[in-house]
Amino acid sequence: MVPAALEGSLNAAGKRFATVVSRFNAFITERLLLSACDGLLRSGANKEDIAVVRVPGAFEIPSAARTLAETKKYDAIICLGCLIRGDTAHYDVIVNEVTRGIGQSAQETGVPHAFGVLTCDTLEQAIDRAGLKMGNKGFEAALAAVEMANLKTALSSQLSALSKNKGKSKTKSRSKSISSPQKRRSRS
Ligand code: INI
Repeated sequence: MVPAALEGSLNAAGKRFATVVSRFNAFITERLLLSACDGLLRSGANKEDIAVVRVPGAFEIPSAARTLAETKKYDAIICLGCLIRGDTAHYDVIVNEVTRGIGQSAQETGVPHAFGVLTCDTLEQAIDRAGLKMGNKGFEAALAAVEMANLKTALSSQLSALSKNKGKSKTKSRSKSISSPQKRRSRS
């Protein structure tokens, strides 16, 4: 039997999102953006609660994502880009930095970041992942952002309930240890 799990719902109502999208390979990234917005709106987000920020290329995504996350205005950040391997080592250098930078921003700010950056060998692979044969990574990233934003809320309220309970049991045991000697004195 699998024990009950704590999960984030796919309800985006009342949540605020920032989408960082790169202009490089815009033919692909604009499709990722459209689908990400579709995913958020269909999950119940308000149009006014979705910010769109454009950056030149995938390399610039992490720093913009971090700046947005640090404002603490958003429940999740959605990172969208498209890296296509060329003949040089440029791709490999950028791909590692983008992945590391987005992960680091998520961990250090505590704000969920969804990774909707395509890393493909060919343009055909990118097209397949931007609405053709393999679905749309932008949509997937948007749903991941909604789920993680809700999971964060659920985890935070569970943790604060736990620490409240801890506080109560501490006060109880402290009041016991204080009252005992007093009681003993008043009895003598
Ligand atoms: N940026 C991308 O988003 N995708 C790519 O495939 C890409 N390639 O292959 O070069 C790319 N390069 C630009 C890079 O992200 C920066 O914008 C640029 O180096 C300026 O800092």
